[in-house]
Amino acid sequence: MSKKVAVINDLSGFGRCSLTAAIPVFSVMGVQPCPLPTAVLTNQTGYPQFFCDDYTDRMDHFTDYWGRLGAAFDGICTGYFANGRQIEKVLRFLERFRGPETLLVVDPVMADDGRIYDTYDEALCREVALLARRADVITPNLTELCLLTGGGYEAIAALPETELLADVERRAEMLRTGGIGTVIVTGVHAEETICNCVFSEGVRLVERARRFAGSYSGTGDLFSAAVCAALVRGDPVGRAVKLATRFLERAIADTVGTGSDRNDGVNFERHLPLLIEGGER
Ligand code: PXL
Repeated sequence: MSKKVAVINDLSGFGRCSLTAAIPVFSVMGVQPCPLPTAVLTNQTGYPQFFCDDYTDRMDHFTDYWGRLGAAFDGICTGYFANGRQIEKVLRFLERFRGPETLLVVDPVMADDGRIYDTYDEALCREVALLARRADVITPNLTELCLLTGGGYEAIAALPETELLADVERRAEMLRTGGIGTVIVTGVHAEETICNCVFSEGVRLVERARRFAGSYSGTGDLFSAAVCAALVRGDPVGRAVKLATRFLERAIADTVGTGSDRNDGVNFERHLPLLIEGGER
């Protein structure tokens, strides 16, 4: 039987992020995604306008009805939240469905490039940080890592590569000491490459990719889904991050130079076969 992951994230019609990014990744990796939408949006919030149907009051129905189905999950993967009350709903979900073998992956979606997302505020960030503390694996970008460890993004982002990576390690270890087993810091801009840095029991590694100008919607969501699926199917963390990094590198390379809007996300669809076990490399 396929492994199953509850994917708690929003559904955005445009932007190739959150559920529209995660669902195909889980499926192609042989893991069944069970979506629990936090909101339904016409398009992601980086576009100048969007309509958001907040799903807070529907979330408990998923917990209750899935409980009645006798559902069980090998993993739970969380992403975008529309407000702080949704974290309480997720805690209730965890109470019901998180067993000793269930892998909890929290992508602490809050901010990017030194800026908190327009729809997030400090209170929501505090709630996300509380959820992150319970996770087995978190996948913050550098801005989110700083929000989780006392701030200071501007200073750290300006450091030369060696000092930057040392500070990332110090902050990641602080979070690991707090009880999060695996911290994967994504999209760290080094001098000539972009790095995904892995800190886990007995594992310290930096997976490098080609660095392109600009950033695109949904890349963090594709990454966290690929890592979660790989871990749930039994890959070691180093292999999971290597695979996710190569997939993102190809999808981004396919998008830069096309002149597409960053809000439209990356052309990942044709690169999904890379994620199939034993598939095209
Ligand atoms: O990719 C993160 C994300 C997810 N969902 C929505 C967003 C964003 C980032 O802006 O707006 C709705």
